[in-house]
Amino acid sequence: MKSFIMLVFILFISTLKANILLSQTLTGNSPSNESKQSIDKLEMAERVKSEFLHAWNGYKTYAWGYDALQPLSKQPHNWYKNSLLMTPVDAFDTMILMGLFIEADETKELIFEKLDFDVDMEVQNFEVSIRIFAGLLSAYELDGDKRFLVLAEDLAKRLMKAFNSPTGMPYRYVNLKTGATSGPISNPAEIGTYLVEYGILSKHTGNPVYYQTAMKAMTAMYSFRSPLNLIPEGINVETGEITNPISHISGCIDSYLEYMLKGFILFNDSTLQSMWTPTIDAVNKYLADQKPEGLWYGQANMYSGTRTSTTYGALDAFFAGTLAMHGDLKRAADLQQSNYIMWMMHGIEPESMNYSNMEVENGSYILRPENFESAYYLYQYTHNEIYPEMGKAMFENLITYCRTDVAYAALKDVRTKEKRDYMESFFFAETLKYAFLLFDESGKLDFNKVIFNTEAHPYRRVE
Ligand code: DMJ
Repeated sequence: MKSFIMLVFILFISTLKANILLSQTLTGNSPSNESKQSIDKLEMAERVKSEFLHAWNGYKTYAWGYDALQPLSKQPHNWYKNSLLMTPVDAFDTMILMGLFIEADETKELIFEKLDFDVDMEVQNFEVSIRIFAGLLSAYELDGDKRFLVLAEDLAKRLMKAFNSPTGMPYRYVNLKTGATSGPISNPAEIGTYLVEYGILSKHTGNPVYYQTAMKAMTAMYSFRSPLNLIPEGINVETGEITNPISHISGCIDSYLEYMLKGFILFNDSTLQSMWTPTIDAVNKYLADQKPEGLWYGQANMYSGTRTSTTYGALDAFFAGTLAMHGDLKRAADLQQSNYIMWMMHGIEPESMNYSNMEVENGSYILRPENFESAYYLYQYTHNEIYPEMGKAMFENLITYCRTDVAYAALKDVRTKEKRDYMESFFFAETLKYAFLLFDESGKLDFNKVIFNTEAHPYRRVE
């Protein structure tokens, strides 16, 4: 009872604080000078950079050449039988953006010496694509070494075998050597999160087949929408049978939505634009849930549009950034306020919670980036100082609860803050990158000239 009262009190205070800060600017009143001066952005950018180095040095010492470091046992870890250098490839462009050129050079050497895709090994198409294929492509754009492009194209040709299904929607798994596929029961995110990378590869190689393949998968997925323009969480890529008719913006659907908008912006593709408009309208009509305390997005049946649950979580936080990119700054700001409240409820955001009663459903935190990502997008579009303030508060909590003696660790439960022996590669690729960019004023990266893939790998916009 005592802890419930405490929680209600904390929620009330965070909502109030967020509301005051937001209303000052959304109503046209400029943020207070105090708020403007309260953050030394240069110092914050340096702090993020030094925390990146702390975690990176842990990886280097205990897991060099492996996919990831287990930060509590200090043991290396591979996803599959051979390393795909998940952490180094994912982290490389963050090093470049942070100006960590010695680390970037060592990483580059490791990649060219060790990375080999000609291995008899089944991998998850989506994860390898957004982290490795995408990381190699952005490395090529930022560094200019053609060997990055050669590796990226080699990998893409192997992964593309996954798209050999009767519908053109990819299987979830593909063998890098044999091209054998498995996993026909898939979801929109694992079907539609290829356009950005494949389009960029087509641009650099002059071969349109990559973009066409990704586009075919995306349009096939779109064709299975309901009459309400909602898409399902689960689908069979061989038959198109809907295996789960629940619609939402969360994991399994999230980056399908993100890539429809980003693909349209990056490639100026009118087909994508014509898909995006009804899609976002339906998402806002049936999934958005305006409560007296704030805006959330929940779950609904794709055929009836009726609400099936009121779950929101760390992954959903990306949507504030997507709304901002779409130009809906009001909803974007409202949702980012909810994101911040979710983060502050227990000092670190949970994987999921029920926004109707603010109860945690899944208390884990795996160093996810989406809350920082949306704060960064909102700041870029509004220049409202509340967003770096949010970023600073969240980053301080990250240091307090997730830092270990050698790196950073996931949490088993945000309520107990008990650590888990894992550090995802996206901590380097996304969480620390977006946190850094939120404070970085060097102008090295012009937000308006790039599009980030879903793993925060930036690509130059097509002129
Ligand atoms: C990342 O791998 C990508 O952002 C993906 O789209 C889903 N989220 C994880 C990080 O949370």
